[in-house]
Amino acid sequence: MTAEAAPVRAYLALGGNVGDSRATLDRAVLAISDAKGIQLFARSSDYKTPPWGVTDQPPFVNLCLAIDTTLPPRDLLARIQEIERSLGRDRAHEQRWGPRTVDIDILAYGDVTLDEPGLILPHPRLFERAFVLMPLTEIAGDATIAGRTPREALARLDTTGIERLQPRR
Ligand code: A4P
Ligand code: MG
Repeated sequence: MTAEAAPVRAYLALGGNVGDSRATLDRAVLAISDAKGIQLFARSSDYKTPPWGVTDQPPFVNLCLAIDTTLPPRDLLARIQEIERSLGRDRAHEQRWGPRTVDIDILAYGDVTLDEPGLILPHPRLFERAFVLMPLTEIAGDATIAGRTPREALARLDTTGIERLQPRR
């Protein structure tokens, strides 16, 4: 008999700006919650955020999740990429940092650090992005990620134009 791996707390960032993004993100959160080996621990509010990187595109909706997972990092990435695909994401026809129906990033996986082709942990651009740190601070402001906390990292960034959205219905 093999022992079940102990769950690891991980943080995910979700975003999208094509179609009805709030509905798409709700479906993504449901699919993540239903996935084998993943338990949803916390969900932030949805935030309307000005586009970052490529600024000539519609605003995004962003949110963050805290999960507990027994999936190893690579399996977690494969699972969230499957969910992106099932919700209509088509990476082959995308511009870097351009419009997308749904993007799911692993921000951190326990205190694992990894720098491999296709998977870097913690996420390398996490601390530059108010659209990630604002929802992350709501659910895990005092978590330690790479020796920093989302709250102190957010305090150094410009949050102009980021708007917390009311729950739908
Ligand atoms: N990859 C490596 N590490 C990770 C990780 N920790 N989590 C690899 C997830 N994926 C990781 O992904 C490209 C590859 O990164 C994947 O195949 C995976 O193997 P991608 O989602 O196409 O990423 P990207 O667009 O090349 O880069 P990046 O920096 O992840 O950009 P985003 O976040 O996808 O950029 N503005 C606002 N306001 N809100 C947004 O959500 N999003 C983007 C898209 C641009 N501007 C935005 C937003
Ligand atoms: Mg991404």
